[in-house]
Amino acid sequence: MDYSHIQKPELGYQYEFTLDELDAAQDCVQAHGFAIVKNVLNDELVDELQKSVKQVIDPDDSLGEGNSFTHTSFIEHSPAMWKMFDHAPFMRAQRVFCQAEELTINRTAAIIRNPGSDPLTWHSDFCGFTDGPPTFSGDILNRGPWPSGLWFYITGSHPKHGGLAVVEDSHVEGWKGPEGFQLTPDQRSFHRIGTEPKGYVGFDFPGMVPLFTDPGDEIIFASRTYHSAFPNRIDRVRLSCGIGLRPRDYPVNAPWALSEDARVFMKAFPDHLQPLVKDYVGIDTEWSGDDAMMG
Ligand SMILES: O=C(O)CCC(=O)C(=O)O
Ligand SMILES: [Fe+2]
Repeated sequence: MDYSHIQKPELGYQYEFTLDELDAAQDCVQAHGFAIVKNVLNDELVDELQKSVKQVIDPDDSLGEGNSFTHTSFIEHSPAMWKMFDHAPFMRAQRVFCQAEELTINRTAAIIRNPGSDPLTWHSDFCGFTDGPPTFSGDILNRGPWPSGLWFYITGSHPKHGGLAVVEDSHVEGWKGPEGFQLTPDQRSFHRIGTEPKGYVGFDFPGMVPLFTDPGDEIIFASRTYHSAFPNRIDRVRLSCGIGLRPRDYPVNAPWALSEDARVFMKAFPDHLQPLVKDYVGIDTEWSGDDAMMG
């Protein structure tokens, strides 16, 4: 499917903001579940991040056509990403979106989507829909009220280029799915009423908002906001990266041990930035629940 015909939507409310309009951007996240802030990164930082994502994930360019890869502890390997914390406009914006002065790095990611890569299944990153015991790292790291999306699409977000799409107003507790759809049993995706309860892939329903951004723009979405990515149908690789932060006083008790990479990263992180990693717990994507409870 080709999505190059999709145009930037007029939504009847402002959802793109400048760095001078951060409070209005945060109001939009609270009202509609998402916002864009223009020009948060400068060209130099964008360029360094592009190089770093390629170098860390696919240094010898062997990922292959149609493939994509998500790195889930990118900051531990990317000094280029560390520079974002010394970029005052970035930090100012994150304090507004996390509603806290003192922040901790919660999780980070970088993604390569090669030309020919498939669309993503619609999903929410939030893992607090049910109260059961945690069974994977997301259940620990994606349970709070902080934004799930603090992303930079550093080659731009466009429907023809594997860009991001969100469902407007899908961030509120009790949201039931787009018109004509219902949530999947785990509530993390939705499907057309009357079809198999399997996460939806497609960009043809009411409330779907394709996001158009330039490489230095930040895309913010709320903790529960449902989102997807278009297939990449142009001949340039799509690169993105994001730093998820959380208010420092929010308790997150990780049941896994810090990895060696996490430890090395925290030690090498510059002194003046150390408060940001004081409560960093890293991530263990292999962790699958409390052993004791599995008998
Ligand atoms: O690939 C993308 O653009 C979106 C990624 C995403 O939603 C995720 O990793 O949870
Ligand atoms: Fe996601």
